[in-house]
Amino acid sequence: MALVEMKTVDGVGTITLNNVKKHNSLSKELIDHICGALNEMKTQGIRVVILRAPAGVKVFSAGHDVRELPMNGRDPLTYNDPLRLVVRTIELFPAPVIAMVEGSVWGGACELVMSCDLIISAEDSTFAITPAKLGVPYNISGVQNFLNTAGIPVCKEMLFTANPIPVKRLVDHGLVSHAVPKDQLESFTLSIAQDIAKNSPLVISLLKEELRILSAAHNLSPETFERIQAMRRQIYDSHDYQEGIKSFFEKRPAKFIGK
Ligand code: YXS
Repeated sequence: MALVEMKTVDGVGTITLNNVKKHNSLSKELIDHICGALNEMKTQGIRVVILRAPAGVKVFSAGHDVRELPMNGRDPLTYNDPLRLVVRTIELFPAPVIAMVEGSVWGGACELVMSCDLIISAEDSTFAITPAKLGVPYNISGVQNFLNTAGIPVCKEMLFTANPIPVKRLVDHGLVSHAVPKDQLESFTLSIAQDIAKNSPLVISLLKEELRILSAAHNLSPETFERIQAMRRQIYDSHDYQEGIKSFFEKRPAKFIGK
């Protein structure tokens, strides 16, 4: 069963995440379908992509599929993890990708949405970045993405509290481009997409790549990178990582002990 729906009209492509019974949790299978749809649209020369969930959803995406997080002392977010792959695919897609958000956005789905070039949201949506709630040692390029999009103060609040943040606050901080009434979300997003589709695809593709390179991480020495990786390994080898994942499935708050 296709976990995403694809539609293309006049150079505007739409990819709808359609695994609503699983709250569009970002399983490998769903991410494979998203990347497949993006690659197909790249072949078709689509000039702008809208990434959305079905109208009326309560949850845009529940984030990384927790069932696919390793429990055996392996890095939960390696370079080839599906979430990392879809983030890079969106960042390297040669045309703008607009996240049209309805409902709540959780965990790695916040990074998925923030890897898009614009975020246009229903005005009652919330965004919760949850590694600290689940005990997951988020990876450094993911944190860089959060930092690039949210800026330090909002980034720290979202990462440290793991609370759902109302989208209006994120508009105030420039993280989300627009928050509009739900009944205007589709027409508003399409209007912006059509404005983009009218412009030079070659120039937009160049501008997107220039901005990606300029906003990428500053030089990290190999030693610094390895020190961060060693800190992350201590966490995904820790009691608290196991406890965070177990508490999710047992539907109870985690009892972290700091080791
Ligand atoms: O109990 P069953 O089998 O029916 O399954 C439940 C949930 O376990 C399941 N489900 C998920 N399964 C895998 N991965 C998920 N991310 C996930 N989220 C939900 O879906 C079934 C229905 O969930 P339920 O009963 O909770 O639905 P609800 O309508 O009461 O609440 C919807 C949510 C989204 C508010 C709730 O499901 C929720 O809080 N989900 C977890 C959101 C979250 O913390 N996501 C972060 C995942 S980890 C991640 O993204 C990164 C690794 S990190 O954490 O580092 O950012």
